Amino acid sequence: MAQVLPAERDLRRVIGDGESIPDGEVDGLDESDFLELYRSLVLLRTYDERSVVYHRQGRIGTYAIFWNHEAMQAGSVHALEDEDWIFPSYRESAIGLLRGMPPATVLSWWRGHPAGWWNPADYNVASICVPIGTHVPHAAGLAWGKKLRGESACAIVYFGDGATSEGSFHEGANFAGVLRAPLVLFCNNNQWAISTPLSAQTAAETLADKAAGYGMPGVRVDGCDVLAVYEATRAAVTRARAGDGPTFIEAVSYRTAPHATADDPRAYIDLERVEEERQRECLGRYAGYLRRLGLLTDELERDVKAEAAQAMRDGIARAEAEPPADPALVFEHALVDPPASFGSDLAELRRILGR
Ligand SMILES: Cc1ncc(C[n+]2csc(CCOP(=O)(O)OP(=O)(O)O)c2C)c(N)n1
Ligand SMILES: [Mg+2]
Repeated sequence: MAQVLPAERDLRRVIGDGESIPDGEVDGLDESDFLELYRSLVLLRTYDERSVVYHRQGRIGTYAIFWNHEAMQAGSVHALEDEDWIFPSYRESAIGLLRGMPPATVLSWWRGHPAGWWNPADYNVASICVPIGTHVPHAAGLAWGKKLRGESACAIVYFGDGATSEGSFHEGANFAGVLRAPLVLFCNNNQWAISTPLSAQTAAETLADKAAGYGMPGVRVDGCDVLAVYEATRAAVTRARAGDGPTFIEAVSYRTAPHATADDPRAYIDLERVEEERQRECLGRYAGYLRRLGLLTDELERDVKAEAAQAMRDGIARAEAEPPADPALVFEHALVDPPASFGSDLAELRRILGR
């Protein structure tokens, strides 16, 4: 029988507020780790902010904004080894950047261009999953496969609060629990599934409570505290590698940006709460922590931001330099036996596009 720990109700936190709440410490991180985490947060933040601008300029398509989700992504990836597999949802579209994927690749994905399709084995980063929760069983299967082969690698799968209502989430979590697969189930609880609030999503007191039903520990962390996320993920990865099976991490935040560039949250969200949450956004909180430790100077901050901005300028230039894709790709790889109408559909598409 699995040893089930009761889901922790209090949010784990490390970063204080510089006033009444003191900073905590994380064992095992040195100065270069702290700065590496900072670079990752800035890279993701810059990617996100520039992408909204590129969308407004018509240079990428509809884009799922992840502003203030960076701590969940950077904190957890830093707790992994490169051999570990990452299964992102659309909210973690740029997480590959933390594994060395060029910004142009991710930008091409959002441009709907084949240059945005990467080989998952090149980075141990699976394809971006847009259907909600369907990648949870994939991640469970890959993790189980690693265990069967006697390899030490594990997997992490990212999904939202809304995904926990999906059958795929249940199937993947149950499968991982029963087989004690080395998997981290990372739930980005931003308290909204487009316009559906968490209160309409579940009657459970916390999402971490669901873990008990799958025979795995459930951990709750402040999703805007990069160090708390790092620590919780590191503990989950250690359990996974030790053969103790999966862990469910509920990283709690509050969505402070629209669901995507096609959404207008003013129709449903509490704007005062959004404003309050923006004051506590994850990058500023971590920068404050580093400054209190004496590790971040104005000059370093300027340099790191300039480097990230340059990477994005180069990325969009490279993505836009790609020759237009062959329209035939829309029809390829869809069906083993394509219907005859595909031929005339393609001819029509070529006529409309003029190529
Ligand atoms: C299977 C499926 N059903 C519905 C949708 C439409 N849809 C896109 S995003 C979304 C909300 C998901 O919310 P959540 O899981 O909380 O993730 P978040 O967007 O907040 O990161 C829905 C329902 C979808 N993509 N896939
Ligand atoms: Mg959500």
